[in-house]
Amino acid sequence: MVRSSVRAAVWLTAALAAGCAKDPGPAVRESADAFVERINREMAEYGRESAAAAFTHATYINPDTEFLSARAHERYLEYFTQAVEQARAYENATLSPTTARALHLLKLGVVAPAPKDPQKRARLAALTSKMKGMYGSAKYCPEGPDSCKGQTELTRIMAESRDYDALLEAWTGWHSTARAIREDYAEFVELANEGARELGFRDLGAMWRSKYDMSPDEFTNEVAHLWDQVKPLYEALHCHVRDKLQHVHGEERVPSGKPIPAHLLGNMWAQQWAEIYPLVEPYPGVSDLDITAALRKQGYDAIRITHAAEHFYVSLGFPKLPQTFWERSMLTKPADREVQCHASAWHMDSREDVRIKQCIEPTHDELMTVYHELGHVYYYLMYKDQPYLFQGGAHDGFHEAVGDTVNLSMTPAYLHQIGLIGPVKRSYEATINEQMKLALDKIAFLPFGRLIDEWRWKVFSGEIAPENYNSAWWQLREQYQGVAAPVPRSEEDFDPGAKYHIPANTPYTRYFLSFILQFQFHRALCEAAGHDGPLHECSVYGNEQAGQRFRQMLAAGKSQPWQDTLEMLTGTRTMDASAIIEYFAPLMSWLEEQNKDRQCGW
Ligand code: X8Z
Ligand code: ZN
Repeated sequence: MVRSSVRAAVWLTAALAAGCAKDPGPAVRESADAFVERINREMAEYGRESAAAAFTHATYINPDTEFLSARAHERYLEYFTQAVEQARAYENATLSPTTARALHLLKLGVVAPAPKDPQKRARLAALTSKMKGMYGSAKYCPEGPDSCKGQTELTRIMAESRDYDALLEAWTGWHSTARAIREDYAEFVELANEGARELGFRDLGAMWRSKYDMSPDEFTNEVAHLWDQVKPLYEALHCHVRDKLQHVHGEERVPSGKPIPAHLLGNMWAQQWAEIYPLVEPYPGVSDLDITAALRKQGYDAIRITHAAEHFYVSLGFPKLPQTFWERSMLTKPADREVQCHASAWHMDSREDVRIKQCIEPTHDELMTVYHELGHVYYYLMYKDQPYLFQGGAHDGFHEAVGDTVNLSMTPAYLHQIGLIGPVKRSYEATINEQMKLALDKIAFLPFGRLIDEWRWKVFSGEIAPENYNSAWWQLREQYQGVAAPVPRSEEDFDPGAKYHIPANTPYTRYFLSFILQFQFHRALCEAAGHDGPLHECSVYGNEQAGQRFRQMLAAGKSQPWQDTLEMLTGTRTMDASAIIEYFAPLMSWLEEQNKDRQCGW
């Protein structure tokens, strides 16, 4: 039914353009408002089917679910292409601002548009599902099928081991699994670029950069500007951490003035370093920040962790999660099937069917991630009454920043309030310890958050050709992060494919923006809560005024330019690093002192 009405409208538009049909006038031809209304309805329906298939695939990876989710996605892509085509009929019409925005957003509505050619569309959809499945079920099997380790086990080694060789094996083992994705990825790039060009974009990267209520080139400059603002923070942290790692692994392995080997930072991708906090703790013994130990001691399981996260949002005046959230989410890793363990949040029906999919373990990192995912879920619930095309983050960085803003309120005082840790004694030393732990996540991440899409933008534009995929990747990782591959790499390898968001084709600049925005949000919420004192001591837990301001912003979805939405909460129309800089001011002074006789940089 749905599709035949699309076809009829396409015919009419084409006939009018060819001059062979008399314009039947508004009585017959759909008005722009009616068109948008219909698209909102129909896209929600196609989206539902595609989400149901994708969720089933992600929580039960096998050839059948891969096939079914590819098919559903293919139908969604077909519908999307036709809808964009029909929207051309309204290009020169006088439109209300709301309708004009809806039509603008329609064109940007998928992450990777397909070419019109049905065979190419089918291939693109198949590749998309295949790469996700390959990543989700990848295993490193050094000595036959009984020795296999998946991402969960290898990530744990990266976090817990301090042994250079054990770390090296886990790192090279996981990275070797991505080789298999390389060819598919190159083919995917070709097809998605073709789809983007048919829509009038220079390439897929330009399409992604068009989603920010400014021109793609302005956006590129915006990101570069934000990076310039935060770079000194990163360089100071890098310098100190390298020095500490030298003490652990020796100067031979961690040389001065050179990039840090990428497997020594407690994380498979060297993107967040909190797991090596014990190696860099500024004042040992001053504070007990071992939340993982506390969770284990108190017997927290996945459900209890998720309830704790829900409770935080409820304390701000958000509703309880719907019953279906508990019935339909995947909160733990099933023992009997392959699943995609990378945490994600899902809006299944553009109404109240919201879920998360995560392999929750009782660790500090997983605890924070659950609060992060519920940020997405509460955003979905807050904008569910917006029309489909306005459902979404003000921009995608907003979506990522909601839960992380809440993470910033999970201060030691909050963790004590919920009974997880003992009372906290405030002191200068305790502050520096806390700030160091957080900086290992929040500051360490910034260059990584920036470079992933710099690589992809260049891949999509052709500046990085397939034969240079891996060398260009390492060139960027050295340049921005100051980390280096621990063993020689070649173009046989496909190290970008070892990071979820590449095979899953999830844009990544959103996280870079989020890591800056969340401090702006936090500062605004703390002001709304009447917080008095340094920003890093603020928690808005239990504060209804802050919650009310937050909800008002979230409910707007993407119905207006993000600058307007940002202004609603923060009073400013620009993203800027002043809040993150203010937050980490104590640690920065401390680091400057520590680094004063060191040769920093790489
Ligand atoms: O992918 C995520 C979330 C899901 S939206 C867990 N993050 C990025 C990553 O893991 O690479 C959060 C931080 C950055
Ligand atoms: Zn997220």
